[in-house]
Amino acid sequence: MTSTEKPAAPDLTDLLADSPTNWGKWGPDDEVGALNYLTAEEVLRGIAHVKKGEVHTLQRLIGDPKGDPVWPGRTPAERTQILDESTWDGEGAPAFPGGLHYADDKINAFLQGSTQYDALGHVWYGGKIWNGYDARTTVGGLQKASVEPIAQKGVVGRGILLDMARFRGKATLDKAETFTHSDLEACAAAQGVTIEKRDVLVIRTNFLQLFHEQGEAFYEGFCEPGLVYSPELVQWFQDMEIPNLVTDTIANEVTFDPNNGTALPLHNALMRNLGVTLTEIADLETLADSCAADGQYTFLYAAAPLKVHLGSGSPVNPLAIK
Ligand code: UVW
Repeated sequence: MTSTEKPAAPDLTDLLADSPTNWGKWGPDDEVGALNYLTAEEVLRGIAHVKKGEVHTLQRLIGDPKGDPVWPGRTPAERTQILDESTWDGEGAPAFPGGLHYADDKINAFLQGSTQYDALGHVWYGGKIWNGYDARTTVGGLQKASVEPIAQKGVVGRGILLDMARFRGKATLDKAETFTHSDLEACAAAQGVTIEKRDVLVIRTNFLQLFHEQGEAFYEGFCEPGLVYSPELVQWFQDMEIPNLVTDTIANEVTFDPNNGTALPLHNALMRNLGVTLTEIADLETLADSCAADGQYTFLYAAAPLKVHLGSGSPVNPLAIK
């Protein structure tokens, strides 16, 4: 190896050999993992933070005229108009009693190509997915830990916005910029709030603004900013019983770990091993402006992805209600 070559990234099986897991904690058939922490009590704890009746929708527009940011290799959703007024211009148009006309359209989309929930079976290593299910159960569609059980349950609890971009005094975090759980706690303290057990963590970087500013150049040397793996961070998520991590980036964590070179190790340490659900590509801008204006960074968080049989993810339009 020359001095300019990087050492090979470790296998996740080795990197995470001593990382905690919640496999079996909610039974051998569990498919929603840490969402089990979101009991009725947690719903009521979230409701207690509704003070003004102010509603923020957290989904990015699908089919944004300025473009839709997606993970490299995925393509943005394509919406096709099937029926519209022109359908009735020519011969052979459908005829309904009374003269009914209508518009229809369809969408061809990656289920992870917009604001979305990842199913717990979406990522894995070592031949096992969440709860120890065999990774072969993903072949042809997720027979286990698909997005369907998450969609059936729904996700409701106390949300807390951690505005890392404002905390660091930046319009957006930089490519490959990292932060830790200690940074999240410091950000919360600066906002005058404390992260509590079982909070839904909603983290703003505003990184995807650069997608609109830079166009295709955005993908050169692609490495998003985000949380960076450490055993202490994983233990913190475990001790805090975090059910759901929501961010405004495409993949929720720094894309390539600067310390060990692996891709998306937290997807595995948090999702595969602890059962923490991940929500990506959220639009946190109006919520963040509101929180900065009134100083209230906690809210009722409510989301339900679409019930897609065998799906490894699903679009969602989460709500933050203050
Ligand atoms: C991958 O898992 C590759 O991406 P995401 O979590 O963004 O869907």
